[in-house]
Parts: sequence; C-alpha cells; structure tokens
Amino acid sequence: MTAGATVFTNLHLATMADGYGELRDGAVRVEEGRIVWVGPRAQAPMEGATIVDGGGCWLTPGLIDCHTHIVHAGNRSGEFEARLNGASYEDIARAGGGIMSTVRATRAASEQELIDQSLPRVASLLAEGVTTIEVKSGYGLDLDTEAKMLRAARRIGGVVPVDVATTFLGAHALPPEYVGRADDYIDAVCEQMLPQLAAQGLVDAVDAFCERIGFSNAQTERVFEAARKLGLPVKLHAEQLSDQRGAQLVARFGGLSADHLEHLSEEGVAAMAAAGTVAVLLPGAYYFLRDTTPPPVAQLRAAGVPMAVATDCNPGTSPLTSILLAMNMACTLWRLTPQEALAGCTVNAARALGRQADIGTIEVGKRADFALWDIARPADLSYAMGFNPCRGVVNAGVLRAPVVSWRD
Ligand code: DI6
Ligand code: FE
Repeated sequence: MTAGATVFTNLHLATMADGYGELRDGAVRVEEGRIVWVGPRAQAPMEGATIVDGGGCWLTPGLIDCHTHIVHAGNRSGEFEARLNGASYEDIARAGGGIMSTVRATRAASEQELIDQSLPRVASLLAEGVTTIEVKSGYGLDLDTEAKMLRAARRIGGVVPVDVATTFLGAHALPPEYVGRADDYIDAVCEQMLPQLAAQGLVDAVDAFCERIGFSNAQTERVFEAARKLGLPVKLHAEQLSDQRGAQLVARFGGLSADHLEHLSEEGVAAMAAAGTVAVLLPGAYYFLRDTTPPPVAQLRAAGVPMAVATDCNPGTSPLTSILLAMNMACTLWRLTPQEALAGCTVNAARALGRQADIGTIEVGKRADFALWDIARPADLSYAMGFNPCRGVVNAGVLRAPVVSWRD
C-alpha cells in the first residue's frame, strides 16, 4: 500500500504538455500530492490506490489566473453607474473616485476585512477550476497597507484551497502624499517598501505600471534594479494604453511576463521572444474600457512568444472573476484559438509565474492540481459564456468536490 496513492480514472486528459496533449480514456496516478504516472486507463497501475472514477469527464491541469488585483476593499460600481449616466472622468475624479477611492478603502480596511471582501471573488474563480492565483498589491501605496494586502493574499491560500503567488506592485500609482514627487516615491518603493516586504517573505515577484498615467520607463527600471538586488523576478504592466517600450525593458531584465500589451511594437515582440518573456493577455480590461486596439496576437504567435490569459480582476478596469469568460474573450475579441486560451490559463500561466516546473501541465513530477469538466471536448471551455461545466477540483491530489456518478 502506497501512502496517499490515488488513481483518477475513466476520464479524458488534456495534459497541455504538447498542444492539448489529448489522451482519451486515460488515467493519472498520484502519490503524496504529485503525479507519478499518466497514461491509458487500461494500463493504469492501480495497486494500493484509492480510485476516483471521473465518470467520463475531461481532466485538465488546474487553471492558473496569473494576473489579478483580487485583494482590495470596496468596489467602483457607483462610478461605473455614474459614468453611464453621463458623468465625466473629471467629475468622478473631483468626487474622489477612480483608483484613489480603492486606495482609501483598502487603507481603511483591516486585514480580516480585506480577506472577507476578497474571498467571494476568489471563490468565484475556484468554482471554475482555478487552483493557483497571482495576487498583486498596489492599492496601499504605503508600507503598512502594501504589507497588509500581501499578508491577506497569503492568508487566503490558508482559508480556501488555492495556491497564491504574491506580487509587489508598489509602483502602481502615485499616492496622494507624493503628488509632484514621483521620483521620491520610487525611492521609497526601492529603498524601503520592497526590501522590507521581501524580508518579511511576502514577495514572489515585482511588478510596475509603466505608462504615461503610471511610472516612466526610467522609474520602472529603478524598481527592477531594486528587485534584481534582492534576487526577485520581475513582470510589467506594459503598453496597455501607449507604447512606453516597457516590453523591451522587462525583457532586458529577463522578466517573467509583460502584461496587457495592446500597444506592443514589433521591436517589443522580438525582445520578448528573445528573452522568453510571457505575454499575459487581459481581455477583461480591454472589454471593460471598450478599447479598440487589440494586442498583436498574430505577431506574438509568429515569434513564438508564449501567451497567457488572465482576468486582471480589479475594481477599476476589469471587475472580472471568471477565468472561463476571459478565455472566451481572448478567442472572440483577439482570435486566440481555444487551445491557446487553455494553454494561456495552464502551461503558459505557470511560466508567467516562474512555476512551470511545478504546475501547469499533467506530467509526471508535477503537483496534482487538476480540474474536472463535464464537456465534450476542450474547446467547450472557451466556447460557452457564463456556463460553468466544472465538476471537481483536485489540489495536490485532494479531490474537493464529488465527481462520481453525477450522471447516473
Ligand atoms: N492597469 C489597470 O488597468 C489597472 N491597474 C493597472 O495597472 C487599473 C486599476 C484600477 O483602476 O483600480
Ligand atoms: Fe493589472
């Protein structure tokens, strides 16, 4: 008897190891939370294992939402409604709206309130087969609140079955205390906030918003230098609203990912391809902002840049808590194939987090994080809108929902 052995059988596999990596009528053996065997059902080594009958479901890697701002307080639906009733951006800003309203709410919330407000959003993702999320700070913009956000993100991973990767996004916006002194704020980010948060073990990666309304290329570079000194990987909100050559910058630092990319240049594509930097595509923000410039998907594809797809869940530009809808939008709006969309939430999302050795495909040695789906083929995941065919989630070998015989 092998301790903790489970065989998941009577299911079709999309391993995502090579394209879909389709294996009909397959099985997976898991021991101690890791995949030890993948293959045809008829050959599955069953000795000493608990058997989970997949009932003819499809099994994919657990989905990975590799770009979220899901930990924040309050929301901005009032602002959304005001705009649709004719208020201008300036009206809203004068009334204290926009990103700073989320900063105020997040500063005012306790750590527990942040967790309580974020959990329903996280639960929505988990119901759709998500097993790993990335969570960014960036609504604190001071040391204490950034720390509170990152601790809340980490603690969510202890409350519900999800793995959390934390990203420090101190350079998200200029806090009111520093108006007119952006370089001083970047000093604080680089010399105080990042080193202290890293010393507390709260930072897996470092991000910045490189944009005319965010931080300059030179300021971003200083943040990246500070990350490099601490041995932390970098990623970047790049070319969302304009081409700031952020993709080239993050590629030069061997960055994990460049995210958004609607205004990415050919030169940026080439730099990302050479550096192996993942393109994280965020159709929720494009949709919600009614943007009209799509990211250069065909060029990214031709250059062999791995593409990920994520929700960008945030209260201002992408109040989206459905990874399946993000996949659908990536296909519908930007012409990703359903296979690319699923790779974008599995194998390539893992890479955008630097976790490709551990998660993202169903392969021997990886963690047994899976999602089980009542679908006819993997393309169904990108096809339907607002329909959730998830029938179970497996976290490190532990099945979270019954899947046996719901068809009976
Ligand atoms: N880009 C965005 O679209 C969001 N952050 C970012 O860096 C906006 C966040 C917000 O409005 O709350
Ligand atoms: Fe974002």
